[in-house]
Amino acid sequence: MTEAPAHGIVMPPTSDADPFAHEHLLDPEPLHRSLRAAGPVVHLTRYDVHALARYEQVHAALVDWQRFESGSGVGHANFRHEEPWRKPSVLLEADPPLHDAPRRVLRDILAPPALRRLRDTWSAQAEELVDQVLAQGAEFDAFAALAEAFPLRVFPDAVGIGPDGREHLLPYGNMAFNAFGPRNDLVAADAHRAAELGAWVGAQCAREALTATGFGADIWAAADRGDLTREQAPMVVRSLLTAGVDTTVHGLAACLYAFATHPEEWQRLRRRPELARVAFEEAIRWQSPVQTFFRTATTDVTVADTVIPEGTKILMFLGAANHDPDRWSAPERFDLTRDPSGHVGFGMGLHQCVGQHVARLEAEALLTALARRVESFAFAGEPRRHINNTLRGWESLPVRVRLAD
Ligand code: OVM
Repeated sequence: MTEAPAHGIVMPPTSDADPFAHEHLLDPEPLHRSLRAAGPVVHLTRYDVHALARYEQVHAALVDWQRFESGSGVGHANFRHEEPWRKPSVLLEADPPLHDAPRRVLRDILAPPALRRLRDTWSAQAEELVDQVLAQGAEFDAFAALAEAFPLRVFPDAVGIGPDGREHLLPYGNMAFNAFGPRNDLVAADAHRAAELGAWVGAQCAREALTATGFGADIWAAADRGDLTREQAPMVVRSLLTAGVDTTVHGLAACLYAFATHPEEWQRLRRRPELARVAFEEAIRWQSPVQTFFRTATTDVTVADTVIPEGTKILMFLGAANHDPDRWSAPERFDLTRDPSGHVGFGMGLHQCVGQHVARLEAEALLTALARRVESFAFAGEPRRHINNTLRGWESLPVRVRLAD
């Protein structure tokens, strides 16, 4: 006989769905709808984790770092029992107080005032890229030619890594984001490259590998000042290289996909290019390039009358929260007239994306350059999704453009 739950405590609804199955990764919205509808907490029987898919509970968990810790890993693996695939991040996979020095250092290096000197260069580089792409014809793959190409042109230089081996950046990030999921086929597919990619990224984090100016040099300068230890400095560079490329690639791709499917919103942006930043934010809400993160309960946590046991994993559906109809009106609409602030696509609270200002600057540069030259664009073929345990992104966005005169 099972014991009756204590008064007021209820067993949550359960689901045997696998959110990391290809079917759901390719088209997550039906699953998101059913998880939100099932209740504020859903027990995922396949993984024995509790899932949050409503905005209110996802937001509450994100800001409650004391009870929802990151130090046991923010993927499916519980670092209390499982060996991490690489040394844990000193930012993402750490809690206060260990988290705080690296966070403060990187926050200052990536803060808007520190990025001001990049603005003109990045705008010029965006114009140059857009001119090159458009000169080659009216049809191209906007994913490869723009969403991938632009971050790769500006971000590694801004960090200050050398010219060789940059083709490893996207596969490494892709692998790291797959590694937050369970050990499924997607993780297995990356396994043969893990050592090679990890060694290359590790080598780029050394002081000697970095140029004299750039985010990397700034991080090492913080170590010289004593704001970071010499062990932390290369780890913070590693965070930039892990989290700074694929995320912006798929964030920009979300913008391009949004505008290809919403031509009236493209016209709105063309009339008012100062909407570029709102457009990026709304695209992040709408597509949520980072779909999920886990936390671990530091104590028995009661969420809406369900007890989540101490030491167990909680799966937060950022993408589902960003489409919760109790928080957003017509959430499935990409809409430049809404205020997308408060979305959890960058997370929320202590761990909220520290690179978001860099991402916004990249998006602003690219969208502004495109808005100036492209009158309209539409799909010239089927867009193809990229599949990853955590990232919602694209493999191909074939478009045909009409140029502005
Ligand atoms: C990190 C990091 C931070 C955010 C996301 C991420 C792979 C990694 O500190 O390495 O995804």
